[in-house]
Amino acid sequence: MGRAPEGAFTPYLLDRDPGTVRHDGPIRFPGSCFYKGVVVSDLKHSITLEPGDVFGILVAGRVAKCSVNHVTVANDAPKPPKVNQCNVVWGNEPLTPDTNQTICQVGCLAISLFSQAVLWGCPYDLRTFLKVLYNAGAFSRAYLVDAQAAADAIDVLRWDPVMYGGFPHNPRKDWTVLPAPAEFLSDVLSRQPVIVQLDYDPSDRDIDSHFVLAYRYVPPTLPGDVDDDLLIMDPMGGVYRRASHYFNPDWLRDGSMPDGVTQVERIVTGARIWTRASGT
Ligand SMILES: [Ca+2]
Repeated sequence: MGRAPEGAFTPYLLDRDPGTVRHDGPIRFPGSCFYKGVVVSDLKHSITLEPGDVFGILVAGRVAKCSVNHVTVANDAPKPPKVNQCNVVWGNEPLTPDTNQTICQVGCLAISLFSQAVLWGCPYDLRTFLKVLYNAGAFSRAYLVDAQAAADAIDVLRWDPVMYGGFPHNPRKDWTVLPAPAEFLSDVLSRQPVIVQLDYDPSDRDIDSHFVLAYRYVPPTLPGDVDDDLLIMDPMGGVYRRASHYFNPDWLRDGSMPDGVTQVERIVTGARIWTRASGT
């Protein structure tokens, strides 16, 4: 396996539209094929493409087989809006009246929740949203700690401590010591975005806490591989990116990823799961 050299392939677009393309027999390409930049000689599993993604074939070299049994083009569900915690309009304002810490410095969780709430129809602008949360007692100084208060204050949000465990009182959710359950995250992400916690500086051993809003689970390239990923709206920059932006490749070698632990299970150190209130 290796990186496909840039310019050495002919892009082959399987499908621009959301939906599923089912191939009962293998598709044979006149060359090696690659997916996500990785050359594969025999691809026999399901893969997920973003709408508009390009599936390429190498044109140089010998004729080789590339089989695809089942290609799913990811659904076109609306993505959560991009919101930048360091936007010049509000980045330097204190997150709450009780702290000098700014939205840019400590606003990642509140901004992730704001993006999720707006996706679900919350009509507030950011300043109003923060004020409503503050008045509801959801903050302690610079920290959004009362998830239930936030849900009570924002119509579209629901917090279910029974179903998902509350924070910080459920040790089973302490994914700083246990691998995060990718299967669980994948299941929830098939229905809705999830706020996940990770280490924004994975180069050192301490956990520099950062919250982002994940909106899709990306399965491993091949069954048994550990290169799964999350598509996220990252409030740091207000951009869409992959959670593997925060992956340290050294983790594959330093013993912190026992056999079978995937990239997502290593990256994610926590989650805050609000669901959409019924009837909104
Ligand atoms: Ca760190």
